[in-house]
Amino acid sequence: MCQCLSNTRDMCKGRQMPIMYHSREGNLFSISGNLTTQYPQAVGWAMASAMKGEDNLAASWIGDGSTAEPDFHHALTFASVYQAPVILNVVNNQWAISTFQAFAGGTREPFAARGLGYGIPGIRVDGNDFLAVYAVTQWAAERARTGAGPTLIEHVTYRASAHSTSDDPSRYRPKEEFEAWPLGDPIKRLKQHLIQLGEWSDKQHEDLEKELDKHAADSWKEACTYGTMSEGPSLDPSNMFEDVFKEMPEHLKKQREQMLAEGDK
Ligand SMILES: Cc1ncc(C[n+]2csc(CCOP(=O)(O)OP(=O)(O)O)c2C)c(N)n1
Ligand SMILES: [Mg+2]
Repeated sequence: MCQCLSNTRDMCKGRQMPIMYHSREGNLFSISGNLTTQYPQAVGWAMASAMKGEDNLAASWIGDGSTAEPDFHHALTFASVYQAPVILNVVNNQWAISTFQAFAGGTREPFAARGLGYGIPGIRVDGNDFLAVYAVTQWAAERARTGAGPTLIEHVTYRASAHSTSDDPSRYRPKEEFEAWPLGDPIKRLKQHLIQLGEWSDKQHEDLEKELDKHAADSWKEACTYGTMSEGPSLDPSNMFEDVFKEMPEHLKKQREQMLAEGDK
Protein backbone atom coordinates (compact mmCIF):
# COMPACT_ATOMS: atom_id res chain seq x y z
CA MET A 1 0.00 0.00 0.00
CA CYS A 2 2.85 2.38 0.90
CA GLN A 3 4.57 1.60 -2.39
CA CYS A 4 1.37 2.38 -4.32
CA LEU A 5 1.28 5.76 -2.58
CA SER A 6 5.03 6.48 -3.09
CA ASN A 7 5.01 7.66 0.53
CA THR A 8 7.65 7.83 3.26
CA ARG A 9 7.40 4.06 3.87
CA ASP A 10 7.65 3.14 0.18
CA MET A 11 10.51 0.63 -0.13
CA CYS A 12 11.12 1.93 -3.67
CA LYS A 13 11.41 5.52 -2.34
CA GLY A 14 8.98 6.81 -4.95
CA ARG A 15 11.07 5.59 -7.89
CA GLN A 16 8.78 2.92 -9.28
CA MET A 17 5.33 2.75 -10.77
CA PRO A 18 2.60 1.36 -8.48
CA ILE A 19 2.82 -2.41 -7.75
CA MET A 20 6.42 -2.64 -8.95
CA TYR A 21 7.43 -3.36 -5.38
CA HIS A 22 10.16 -5.69 -4.18
CA SER A 23 10.94 -7.64 -1.06
CA ARG A 24 14.49 -8.50 -0.06
CA GLU A 25 13.30 -10.93 2.63
CA GLY A 26 10.93 -12.59 0.15
CA ASN A 27 13.58 -12.75 -2.62
CA LEU A 28 11.18 -10.78 -4.79
CA PHE A 29 12.88 -8.62 -7.41
CA SER A 30 11.21 -5.49 -8.65
CA ILE A 31 10.29 -5.48 -12.33
CA SER A 32 11.02 -2.47 -14.49
CA GLY A 33 8.44 -0.67 -16.58
CA ASN A 34 10.44 -1.75 -19.66
CA LEU A 35 8.68 -4.92 -20.72
CA THR A 36 10.55 -8.26 -20.61
CA THR A 37 13.77 -7.01 -18.98
CA GLN A 38 12.92 -9.35 -16.08
CA TYR A 39 13.44 -12.42 -18.30
CA PRO A 40 17.21 -12.12 -18.95
CA GLN A 41 17.58 -10.88 -15.36
CA ALA A 42 15.94 -14.05 -14.02
CA VAL A 43 18.10 -16.26 -16.24
CA GLY A 44 21.27 -14.41 -15.21
CA TRP A 45 20.36 -14.64 -11.54
CA ALA A 46 19.61 -18.37 -11.87
CA MET A 47 22.94 -18.97 -13.64
CA ALA A 48 24.83 -17.01 -10.98
CA SER A 49 23.11 -18.96 -8.23
CA ALA A 50 23.94 -22.30 -9.87
CA MET A 51 27.58 -21.26 -10.36
CA LYS A 52 27.81 -20.45 -6.65
CA GLY A 53 26.63 -24.00 -5.92
CA GLU A 54 23.37 -22.82 -4.38
CA ASP A 55 20.13 -24.71 -4.55
CA ASN A 56 17.94 -21.79 -5.70
CA LEU A 57 15.76 -21.33 -8.71
CA ALA A 58 14.34 -18.21 -10.34
CA ALA A 59 10.85 -17.64 -11.73
CA SER A 60 9.76 -14.80 -13.95
CA TRP A 61 6.50 -13.72 -15.61
CA ILE A 62 5.80 -11.72 -18.76
CA GLY A 63 2.68 -11.12 -20.87
CA ASP A 64 1.66 -12.40 -24.32
CA GLY A 65 2.59 -9.11 -26.02
CA SER A 66 5.96 -9.06 -24.27
CA THR A 67 7.01 -12.28 -26.03
CA ALA A 68 7.65 -10.05 -29.07
CA GLU A 69 10.53 -8.31 -27.27
CA PRO A 70 14.10 -9.40 -28.19
CA ASP A 71 14.76 -9.96 -24.47
CA PHE A 72 12.41 -12.98 -24.64
CA HIS A 73 14.71 -14.66 -27.17
CA HIS A 74 17.95 -13.61 -25.48
CA ALA A 75 16.66 -15.11 -22.24
CA LEU A 76 15.62 -18.39 -23.87
CA THR A 77 18.98 -18.72 -25.65
CA PHE A 78 20.98 -18.26 -22.45
CA ALA A 79 18.60 -20.38 -20.37
CA SER A 80 18.96 -23.22 -22.87
CA VAL A 81 22.72 -22.97 -23.40
CA TYR A 82 23.50 -22.82 -19.67
CA GLN A 83 20.60 -25.04 -18.51
CA ALA A 84 19.71 -22.35 -16.00
CA PRO A 85 17.45 -23.31 -13.08
CA VAL A 86 14.65 -20.98 -14.14
CA ILE A 87 10.89 -21.08 -14.74
CA LEU A 88 9.86 -18.75 -17.54
CA ASN A 89 6.14 -17.97 -17.42
CA VAL A 90 4.08 -16.32 -20.16
CA VAL A 91 0.75 -15.05 -18.89
CA ASN A 92 -1.35 -15.11 -22.04
CA ASN A 93 -4.30 -12.99 -21.00
CA GLN A 94 -5.30 -12.48 -24.68
CA TRP A 95 -4.56 -8.74 -24.66
CA ALA A 96 -1.55 -6.43 -24.64
CA ILE A 97 -3.48 -3.27 -23.76
CA SER A 98 -5.57 -2.93 -26.98
CA THR A 99 -3.59 -5.44 -29.07
CA PHE A 100 -4.93 -8.99 -29.40
CA GLN A 101 -2.41 -11.74 -28.69
CA ALA A 102 -2.62 -12.88 -32.35
CA PHE A 103 -0.43 -9.86 -33.24
CA ALA A 104 2.39 -11.44 -31.26
CA GLY A 105 1.70 -14.73 -33.09
CA GLY A 106 -0.06 -16.56 -30.29
CA THR A 107 -2.84 -17.96 -32.48
CA ARG A 108 -0.43 -19.50 -35.04
CA GLU A 109 1.53 -21.58 -32.59
CA PRO A 110 1.05 -21.49 -28.83
CA PHE A 111 3.61 -19.29 -27.05
CA ALA A 112 4.66 -22.43 -25.18
CA ALA A 113 5.84 -23.92 -28.49
CA ARG A 114 8.53 -21.23 -28.75
CA GLY A 115 10.53 -23.12 -26.16
CA LEU A 116 10.89 -26.17 -28.38
CA GLY A 117 13.23 -24.55 -30.91
CA TYR A 118 15.55 -23.67 -28.05
CA GLY A 119 15.41 -27.19 -26.61
CA ILE A 120 13.35 -25.94 -23.67
CA PRO A 121 10.21 -27.90 -22.74
CA GLY A 122 7.17 -25.68 -23.27
CA ILE A 123 3.87 -26.45 -21.62
CA ARG A 124 0.48 -24.79 -21.92
CA VAL A 125 -1.78 -24.74 -18.91
CA ASP A 126 -5.30 -23.53 -18.14
CA GLY A 127 -4.20 -20.48 -16.17
CA ASN A 128 -7.59 -20.22 -14.47
CA ASP A 129 -7.25 -23.68 -12.92
CA PHE A 130 -5.35 -23.12 -9.68
CA LEU A 131 -4.53 -26.81 -9.18
CA ALA A 132 -3.26 -27.25 -12.74
CA VAL A 133 -1.03 -24.17 -12.40
CA TYR A 134 0.24 -25.45 -9.05
CA ALA A 135 1.00 -28.90 -10.48
CA VAL A 136 2.81 -27.66 -13.55
CA THR A 137 4.84 -25.17 -11.50
CA GLN A 138 5.90 -27.93 -9.12
CA TRP A 139 6.99 -30.01 -12.10
CA ALA A 140 9.03 -27.12 -13.52
CA ALA A 141 10.55 -26.40 -10.09
CA GLU A 142 11.55 -30.04 -9.72
CA ARG A 143 13.24 -29.89 -13.13
CA ALA A 144 15.15 -26.76 -12.13
CA ARG A 145 16.18 -28.17 -8.73
CA THR A 146 17.43 -31.44 -10.16
CA GLY A 147 19.58 -29.73 -12.79
CA ALA A 148 17.27 -30.54 -15.72
CA GLY A 149 17.21 -26.85 -16.71
CA PRO A 150 14.59 -24.30 -17.70
CA THR A 151 10.88 -24.71 -18.45
CA LEU A 152 8.59 -22.38 -20.38
CA ILE A 153 5.00 -22.28 -19.15
CA GLU A 154 2.18 -20.55 -21.01
CA HIS A 155 -0.75 -19.71 -18.74
CA VAL A 156 -3.90 -19.31 -20.83
CA THR A 157 -6.14 -16.77 -19.17
CA TYR A 158 -8.19 -13.67 -19.86
CA ARG A 159 -7.83 -10.05 -18.79
CA ALA A 160 -11.43 -9.35 -17.79
CA SER A 161 -10.82 -5.80 -16.64
CA ALA A 162 -9.11 -2.81 -18.24
CA HIS A 163 -5.30 -2.83 -18.61
CA SER A 164 -5.06 0.26 -16.40
CA THR A 165 -7.21 3.16 -15.23
CA SER A 166 -6.35 5.05 -18.43
CA ASP A 167 -7.50 2.18 -20.67
CA ASP A 168 -11.06 1.83 -22.06
CA PRO A 169 -11.51 -1.74 -23.42
CA SER A 170 -14.95 -0.92 -24.91
CA ARG A 171 -13.05 0.90 -27.68
CA TYR A 172 -11.43 -2.27 -29.04
CA ARG A 173 -13.43 -5.32 -27.91
CA PRO A 174 -17.06 -6.23 -27.23
CA LYS A 175 -18.18 -5.06 -23.78
CA GLU A 176 -19.49 -8.48 -22.75
CA GLU A 177 -16.56 -10.47 -24.16
CA PHE A 178 -15.30 -11.42 -20.71
CA GLU A 179 -18.61 -13.12 -19.88
CA ALA A 180 -18.16 -15.46 -22.86
CA TRP A 181 -14.65 -16.46 -21.81
CA PRO A 182 -14.91 -20.24 -21.39
CA LEU A 183 -12.37 -20.83 -18.64
CA GLY A 184 -14.28 -18.98 -15.92
CA ASP A 185 -13.16 -17.19 -12.79
CA PRO A 186 -10.24 -19.03 -11.11
CA ILE A 187 -11.37 -18.17 -7.57
CA LYS A 188 -14.94 -19.36 -8.20
CA ARG A 189 -13.63 -22.57 -9.75
CA LEU A 190 -11.36 -23.38 -6.82
CA LYS A 191 -14.12 -22.48 -4.38
CA GLN A 192 -16.58 -24.84 -6.07
CA HIS A 193 -14.01 -27.61 -6.21
CA LEU A 194 -13.25 -27.31 -2.49
CA ILE A 195 -16.94 -27.13 -1.55
CA GLN A 196 -17.56 -30.31 -3.52
CA LEU A 197 -14.74 -32.02 -1.65
CA GLY A 198 -16.30 -30.88 1.64
CA GLU A 199 -13.18 -28.79 2.48
CA TRP A 200 -14.84 -25.36 2.19
CA SER A 201 -18.27 -23.70 2.40
CA ASP A 202 -20.08 -20.60 1.15
CA LYS A 203 -20.12 -19.27 4.70
CA GLN A 204 -16.35 -19.71 5.13
CA HIS A 205 -15.83 -18.04 1.76
CA GLU A 206 -17.98 -15.06 2.66
CA ASP A 207 -16.24 -14.67 6.02
CA LEU A 208 -12.80 -14.85 4.43
CA GLU A 209 -13.76 -12.27 1.81
CA LYS A 210 -14.99 -9.91 4.54
CA GLU A 211 -11.82 -10.47 6.57
CA LEU A 212 -9.58 -9.77 3.56
CA ASP A 213 -11.58 -6.68 2.53
CA LYS A 214 -11.20 -5.33 6.04
CA HIS A 215 -7.49 -6.14 6.07
CA ALA A 216 -7.01 -4.26 2.77
CA ALA A 217 -9.10 -1.27 3.92
CA ASP A 218 -7.25 -1.07 7.27
CA SER A 219 -3.86 -1.35 5.56
CA TRP A 220 -4.80 1.45 3.16
CA LYS A 221 -5.89 3.69 6.01
CA GLU A 222 -2.68 3.04 7.91
CA ALA A 223 -0.56 3.57 4.77
CA CYS A 224 -2.21 6.97 4.21
CA THR A 225 -0.87 8.18 7.56
CA TYR A 226 2.66 7.86 6.09
CA GLY A 227 1.72 10.22 3.24
CA THR A 228 -0.40 10.16 0.11
CA MET A 229 0.20 11.66 -3.33
CA SER A 230 -1.39 14.95 -2.24
CA GLU A 231 -0.81 15.07 1.53
CA GLY A 232 2.40 14.84 3.56
CA PRO A 233 4.55 13.58 5.07
CA SER A 234 6.61 13.43 1.88
CA LEU A 235 9.80 11.68 0.91
CA ASP A 236 12.99 13.69 1.24
CA PRO A 237 13.71 14.73 -2.37
CA SER A 238 17.49 14.48 -1.82
CA ASN A 239 16.95 10.69 -1.72
CA MET A 240 16.97 10.74 -5.49
CA PHE A 241 20.76 11.02 -5.54
CA GLU A 242 21.24 7.85 -3.51
CA ASP A 243 21.33 4.13 -4.36
CA VAL A 244 22.34 4.55 -7.99
CA PHE A 245 26.12 4.55 -7.71
CA LYS A 246 28.09 2.73 -5.03
CA GLU A 247 30.18 5.89 -4.70
CA MET A 248 28.40 9.09 -5.59
CA PRO A 249 30.11 10.87 -8.53
CA GLU A 250 31.24 14.46 -8.01
CA HIS A 251 28.61 16.01 -10.27
CA LEU A 252 25.79 14.35 -8.30
CA LYS A 253 27.32 15.43 -5.00
CA LYS A 254 27.34 19.00 -6.32
CA GLN A 255 23.76 18.79 -7.53
CA ARG A 256 22.62 17.46 -4.18
CA GLU A 257 24.40 20.25 -2.31
CA GLN A 258 22.86 22.78 -4.65
CA MET A 259 19.42 21.33 -4.04
CA LEU A 260 19.83 21.34 -0.26
CA ALA A 261 21.08 24.94 -0.37
CA GLU A 262 18.04 25.98 -2.43
CA GLY A 263 15.81 24.26 0.11
CA ASP A 264 17.35 26.25 2.98
CA LYS A 265 16.53 29.57 1.32
C1 LIG B 1 9.58 -2.02 -23.92
C2 LIG B 1 8.20 -1.49 -23.64
N1 LIG B 1 7.37 -1.23 -24.69
C3 LIG B 1 6.12 -0.76 -24.47
C4 LIG B 1 5.67 -0.53 -23.18
C5 LIG B 1 4.25 0.01 -22.92
N2 LIG B 1 3.39 -1.07 -22.42
C6 LIG B 1 3.17 -1.22 -21.09
S1 LIG B 1 2.20 -2.56 -20.77
C7 LIG B 1 2.07 -2.95 -22.42
C8 LIG B 1 1.30 -4.14 -22.87
C9 LIG B 1 1.80 -5.41 -22.28
O1 LIG B 1 1.02 -6.49 -22.71
P1 LIG B 1 1.36 -7.96 -22.29
O2 LIG B 1 2.80 -8.26 -22.54
O3 LIG B 1 0.38 -8.86 -22.96
O4 LIG B 1 1.18 -7.94 -20.71
P2 LIG B 1 -0.18 -7.74 -19.85
O5 LIG B 1 -0.18 -6.32 -19.40
O6 LIG B 1 -1.34 -8.10 -20.71
O7 LIG B 1 -0.01 -8.71 -18.71
C10 LIG B 1 2.76 -2.02 -23.20
C11 LIG B 1 2.84 -2.04 -24.68
C12 LIG B 1 6.58 -0.81 -22.11
N3 LIG B 1 6.22 -0.65 -20.84
N4 LIG B 1 7.81 -1.31 -22.37
MG1 LIG C 1 -1.37 -9.62 -22.10
